[in-house]
Amino acid sequence: MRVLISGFEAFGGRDINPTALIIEALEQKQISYPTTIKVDHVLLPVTFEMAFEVLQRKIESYNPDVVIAFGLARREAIELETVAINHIDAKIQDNSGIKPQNQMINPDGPPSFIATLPVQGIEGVLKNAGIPVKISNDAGSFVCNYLFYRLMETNQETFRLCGFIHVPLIPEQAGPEDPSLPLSEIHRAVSLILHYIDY
Ligand code: PCA
Repeated sequence: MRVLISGFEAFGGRDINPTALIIEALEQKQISYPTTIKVDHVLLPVTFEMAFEVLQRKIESYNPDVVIAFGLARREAIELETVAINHIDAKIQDNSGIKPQNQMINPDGPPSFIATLPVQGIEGVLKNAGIPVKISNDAGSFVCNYLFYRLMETNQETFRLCGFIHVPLIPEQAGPEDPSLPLSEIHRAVSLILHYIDY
């Protein structure tokens, strides 16, 4: 089984994106996973123009069975996204400086797509391991939701399992009011997810 994991560069004036640190940790073999699966990774730009292009290029060359895209959000738990919506409404500029608002991703596309990753199972595994986790039906209306929608749309006719997971800020970057989760817990979650999907 081949698994592709994506993360995003920093954006929105923050200098760290914990999902870029997931990619770094995979590269440095700091996240364990069963030897029966192969894992590759890709770091994506936070731009509407290029994020999905870079991911899809990697999907075509690597031909994964599972694609798990990670992004940062100001949330209290690891949130397993279930619904990608056909809508863009940026509240901040992307890394190319654009802020598209109140637009459809694809005027000819359906209103939404549902993740094919086994989110219920993943939720159970993370919960048992004491990691804060939730199933979410709101991936936002910025680059993450955009990437998620295009990922699901483009891979509809394949057997590929695809999904999107938001992770919280890490304590080092969180303000006093911000919820956060240590990077070691985020790494542990990725490892548990990789063990779980190898069934
Ligand atoms: N989070 C943003 C885009 C990149 C990222 O890591 C989002 O939730 O849309």
